[in-house]
Amino acid sequence: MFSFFKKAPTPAAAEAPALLPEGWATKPVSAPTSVVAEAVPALVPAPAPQVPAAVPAPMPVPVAVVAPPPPVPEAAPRQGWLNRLRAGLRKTGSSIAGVFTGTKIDDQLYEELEEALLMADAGVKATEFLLGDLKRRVKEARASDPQAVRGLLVDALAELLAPLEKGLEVGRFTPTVMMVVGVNGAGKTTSIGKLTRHLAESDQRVLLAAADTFRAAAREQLGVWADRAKVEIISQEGGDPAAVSFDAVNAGRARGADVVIADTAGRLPTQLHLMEELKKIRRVIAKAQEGAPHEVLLVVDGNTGQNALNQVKAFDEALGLTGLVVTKLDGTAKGGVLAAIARERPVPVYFIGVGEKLEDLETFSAREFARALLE
Ligand SMILES: Nc1nc2c(ncn2[C@@H]2O[C@H](COP(=O)(O)OP(=O)(O)O)[C@@H](O)[C@H]2O)c(=O)[nH]1
Ligand SMILES: [Mg+2]
Repeated sequence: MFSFFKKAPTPAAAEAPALLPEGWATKPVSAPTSVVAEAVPALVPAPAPQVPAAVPAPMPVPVAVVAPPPPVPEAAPRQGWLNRLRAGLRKTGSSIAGVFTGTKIDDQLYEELEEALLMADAGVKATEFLLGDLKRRVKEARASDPQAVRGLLVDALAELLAPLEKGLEVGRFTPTVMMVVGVNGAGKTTSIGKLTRHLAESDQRVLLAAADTFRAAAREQLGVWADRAKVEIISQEGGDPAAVSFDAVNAGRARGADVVIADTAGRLPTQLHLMEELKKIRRVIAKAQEGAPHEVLLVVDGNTGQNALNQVKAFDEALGLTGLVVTKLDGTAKGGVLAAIARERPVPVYFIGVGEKLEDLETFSAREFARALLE
């Protein structure tokens, strides 16, 4: 198993290093520079003895006590994911890759590339940036073969997307409170369900808040995920979403939950009264726990391209987003939207989804994404 999220060492966690599942990287809170490096530790199991400060024993702790490294590298599950990601992005990628099938690097190649990037919903700003950056790289590398240009585009895209790479962190606050927002059908409830499963399987105590109180079906859907992951859920028939969230955070504190996740009803950012309702939920959560919510996550449907970028901007302005989950990158021709987000509103992408199954939601790696798209 690789890290689906990171666990910040709290005083309590520091006393119990043996509970860390294998492959987990603990990260001092004051070292944000290591975030990118740790974002995708799947292929490199975290070196187990990196928690010496957390071990009070005077004797060096044997590696096996903290985190026995698996005998087989963890490449296999990640490889499966990479194949699904590549397949999911084929529609977007093939039209871009098609630009490099000729024999010459000329104006026509760059024009076709511009068109392909725009068609992939990378947006005008990111497209211009990528073209400029690519031309510079081609000159520097003295590339003469279009396939070499494609390789340089992978580098340019990976660098553009790198600021979006950030792992979700839990453990710094007890509980860590997350609020999940987005338009209808984006994949909020499904993504919460998947995240909950990962957290619960890593011995995190999760409490869910069914703050999508409009539809009974929405509560039931979250309830099914709660049952599957064997976690508690706070739900109220027809209740006020802010009140449900308030109760859930209080219950989470009282019951010693590690993570509280509030699922909210879908809404368009243009529905101003509904956006006000989200702001109220946010304020009320802060009343239940100072400093909460620690994460405000927007779930966007990657299939909606530039629309997704508009949602990121609008929800960010209303709520101050801390992270994104980009779903439905399977079968989309608009996967370029991540480049647009990186250039125009770089909110970190915690997870990307390429399907409805648990294993179809994964951590985001810029280089992995660029390679899956273009190679
Ligand atoms: N193809 C695909 N479907 C997804 C993905 N994520 C969620 N879905 C589906 O999208 C639909 C709406 O998801 P839901 O979580 O109910 O959306 P919500 O309204 O935002 O809570 C469901 O049928 C999900 O199974 C994804 O990454 N790929
Ligand atoms: Mg929902």
